[in-house]
Amino acid sequence: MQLFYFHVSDHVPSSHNPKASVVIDVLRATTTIACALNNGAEAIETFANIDQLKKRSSEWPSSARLLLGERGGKRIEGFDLGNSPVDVTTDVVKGKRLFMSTTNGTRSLDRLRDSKALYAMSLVNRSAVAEKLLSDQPEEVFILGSGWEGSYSLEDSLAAGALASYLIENNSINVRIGNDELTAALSVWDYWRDDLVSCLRKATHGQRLEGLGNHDEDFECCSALDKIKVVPMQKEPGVLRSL
Ligand code: 3SL
Repeated sequence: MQLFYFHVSDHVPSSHNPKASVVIDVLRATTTIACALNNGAEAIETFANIDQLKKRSSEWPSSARLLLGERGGKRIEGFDLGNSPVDVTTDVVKGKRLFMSTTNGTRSLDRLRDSKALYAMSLVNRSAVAEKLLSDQPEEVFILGSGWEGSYSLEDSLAAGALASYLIENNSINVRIGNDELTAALSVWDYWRDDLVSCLRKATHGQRLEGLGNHDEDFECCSALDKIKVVPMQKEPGVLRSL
């Protein structure tokens, strides 16, 4: 299994659909996706574009849907929820389809929607996604961060390194590092692995969130390594369900 890490979607080679892809947005989209599915959401349909989300969600019964998302870290006007993983509790999401659009994370998912297998991962479900890859043994895995509007993000590299580290520790013979971005991500992981929450707070997007108000619960939730076992997998284009 050869692993490649790309910081943002523009870096993904255009002519190539990998056997498996893992999209990461630790703060906060893929953490929210993992928590919502873990808490019983029926599925999460993701959109890069808000107008497309509104059109598609209007075809769904209002009692069975929730609109969720942010721009610039703030809830989109008229939506039921923002993008906090602590808000997608069982009471709120159980049995519901979530229609979701975020500044960066849902764009990364959109970029890799043609992959043969597409997973959403964060620190909270790192080992669950890693175990799925170890069991399937895809030849090649693209790991894609979300960054912020086209620029690098520390916390997504941290999670990419966490995933690679788990795979190497559990199957070192078959796992190969495919690019320098992933080697660097492994170094980020080695540096911060004992203090994940500090890494998230240090990251520029962590600071952006702190500038918007108290996000202590989000930091705590997003840094809870391997806490949940859910594997969010794309089952039809744009639709993620729990395996
Ligand atoms: O950019 C994104 O996709 C979001 O996860 C950003 S935020 O943490 O919700 O502000």
